[in-house]
Amino acid sequence: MTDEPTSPRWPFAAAGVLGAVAGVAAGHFVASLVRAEASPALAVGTVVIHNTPEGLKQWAIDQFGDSDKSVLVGTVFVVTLLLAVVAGLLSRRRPRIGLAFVALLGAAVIAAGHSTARSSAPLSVPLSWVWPGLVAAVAAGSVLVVLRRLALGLPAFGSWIPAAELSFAAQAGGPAAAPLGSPTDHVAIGYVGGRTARRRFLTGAAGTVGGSLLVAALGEGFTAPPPVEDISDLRIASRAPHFPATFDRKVPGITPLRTPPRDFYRIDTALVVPRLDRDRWRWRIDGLVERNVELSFEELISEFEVIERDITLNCVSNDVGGPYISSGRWVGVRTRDVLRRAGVRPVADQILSRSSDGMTISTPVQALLDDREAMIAVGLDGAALSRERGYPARLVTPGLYGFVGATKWLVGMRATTYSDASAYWTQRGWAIDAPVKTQSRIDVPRGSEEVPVGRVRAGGVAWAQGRGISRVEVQLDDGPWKQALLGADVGIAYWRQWLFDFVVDKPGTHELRVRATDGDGNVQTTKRAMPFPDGASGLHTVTFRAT
Ligand SMILES: Nc1nc2c(c(=O)[nH]1)N[C@H]1C(S)=C(S)[C@@H](COP(=O)(O)O)O[C@H]1N2
Ligand SMILES: [Mo]
Repeated sequence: MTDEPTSPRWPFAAAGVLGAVAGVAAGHFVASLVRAEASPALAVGTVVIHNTPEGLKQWAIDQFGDSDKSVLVGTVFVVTLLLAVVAGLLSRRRPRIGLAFVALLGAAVIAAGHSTARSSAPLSVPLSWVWPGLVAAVAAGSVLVVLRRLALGLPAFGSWIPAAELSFAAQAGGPAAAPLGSPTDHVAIGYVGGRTARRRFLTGAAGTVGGSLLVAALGEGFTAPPPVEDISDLRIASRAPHFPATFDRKVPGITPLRTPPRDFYRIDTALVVPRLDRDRWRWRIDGLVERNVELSFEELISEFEVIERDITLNCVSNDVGGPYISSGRWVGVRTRDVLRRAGVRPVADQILSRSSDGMTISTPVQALLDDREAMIAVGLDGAALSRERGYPARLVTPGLYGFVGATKWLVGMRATTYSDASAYWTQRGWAIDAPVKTQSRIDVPRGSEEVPVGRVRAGGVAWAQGRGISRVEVQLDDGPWKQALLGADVGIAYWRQWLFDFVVDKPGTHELRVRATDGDGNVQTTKRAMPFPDGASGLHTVTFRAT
């Protein structure tokens, strides 16, 4: 008789890894309740930072720049996972050793927290440093025990170190081998082989992953304090002009001239909305500059002139007639003022901005320095930015699509060149300079809408940020292009409403087409283009029925 299980090795390695994942997630969750920095990977990472020789640290900073910390935390993760693989494989034959390994990892997390805590307050180590490591170890150990049992073809729950079961499963040696025990043992122990075992293991593994993601996300949710919503004490040096009368009521169904905040479109790559703490927010400008600048939120809004501007933001991925465009009254400081303090060197041709979640967005330097007044926005429509919108601060660059000028959760800007660095979307083939194309949209009548024969009122919006809209024309079926009535002009960075009254005298299907002319007198192109790589073009057409 041997206690060498003949089942494959990978489930045990996976059990170790999943144990670690569950441990890190559970530790992160507990840390979010008691002390954010005690989250396992951060606690260990901090110790690594404190104990890395300066030379190596400098090398890492040179190599990875501002992402050195992400690289560090990533490295801690990878090393932890490798150790977890070892723990899992060891547990295959020697469950106690596997568990001891997990306990050791938990102890390392606690020790890391302990040493960090001691360096700031030598005599007292609050329990808040201990709980996350303890919970992480218990979660990792439990997952390891359960998944190990499943990997052996045993029921999920049973004795911790199931010696009898282990030797039974070992003898069973997988689905085909005949167990040496009697059929009664078989039932009593609940051993299953082959597919059933694999399915149970995979279910357990999937459950662990799902549970860990959930717990980690919950932890994320608790980490930062709620956003500061009130910005009424902000001293605005330069107000936006009085907001004009709109077509909102005149044309039922038209896009409101100012988008209600809850209806503002949202496009980003963040699975979990970053939750930054405004009071700990630090914002850096570096790279090809005369001097690096680092600012707190307070400094940003007190040392630079705060301006208020009406700006329409839209996404390059918006198809003709699509919904990814919204407008509002933004409050913030001019990027020009802030970049001037840093002194961007003439060789720089792009500003690579970075968000807290690692996203990079590149903007042509000129667009952040010229008189379009691109801004680091901190508020929208009288309130601070919401978390989804980029709290506490984001970029807004009038005239450019969002992917090249609207970085949310802004944490830094680097003056650099397109040949030295490329942003997230650039690496994916999107354009580097992407001015908004002149576009127009029909909001009413809607596609396939039925309208009574007689007088019809159509309406919509047109935009060409940076140039403004000087004319909108509408064409019914094959008739002549006719001029629509333009709504109030909110400025060249803002969209413009339009309305058009016409009469349909016969029932049936009709087609309505719209085109805009920008402030420079250029008529919107009829050439159909897909959003990739620099924005969609073509005329928006709506088919409706008169009855
Ligand atoms: N950090 C971050 N900022 C980002 C993005 C992102 O994915 N991550 N997406 C950009 C894109 S493609 C657009 S169109 C705008 C959308 O801004 P909104 O979600 O506030 O409407 O944000 C930009 N800023
Ligand atoms: Mo976008």
